[in-house]
Amino acid sequence: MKMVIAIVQKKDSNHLQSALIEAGFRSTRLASVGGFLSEGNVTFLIGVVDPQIPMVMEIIREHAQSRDQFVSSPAATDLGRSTMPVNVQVGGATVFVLPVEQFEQF
Ligand code: 2BA
Repeated sequence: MKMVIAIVQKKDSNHLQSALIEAGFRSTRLASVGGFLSEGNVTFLIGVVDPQIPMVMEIIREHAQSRDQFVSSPAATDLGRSTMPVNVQVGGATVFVLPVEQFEQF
């Protein structure tokens, strides 16, 4: 079994959530904030058995869109650097796949 941790943009999160439910995957949705942009994003925790990994990856890939954003980086501001807007490409999705040692539901 694996835990898939997928960080996606808020704009994509409802469609991804619906697609996961439709495909029969269970997930937990957490409101999160990116460390660089300090913007809200959504982190999904998806517990799956190993053979389901390709399918869940495909669903995430299909529903997470990459977007260009012009931002004044808060990190740059904190460091006293120029706050001239910079172009960053955010997403589609940042995905981690972790082994699950044990899974119980009581
Ligand atoms: P943020 O940390 O807010 O980053 C948003 C976007 O800003 C990133 O998009 C990337 O294009 C850019 N960026 C991030 N750190 C940067 C830096 N030090 N210098 C220049 N540009 C930087 P993504 O890479 O698609 O990441 C989207 C979100 O996924 C991130 O939001 C963060 O919440 C999460 N994430 C990405 N990599 C991660 C990692 N290694 N560990 C944990 N979370 C991660």
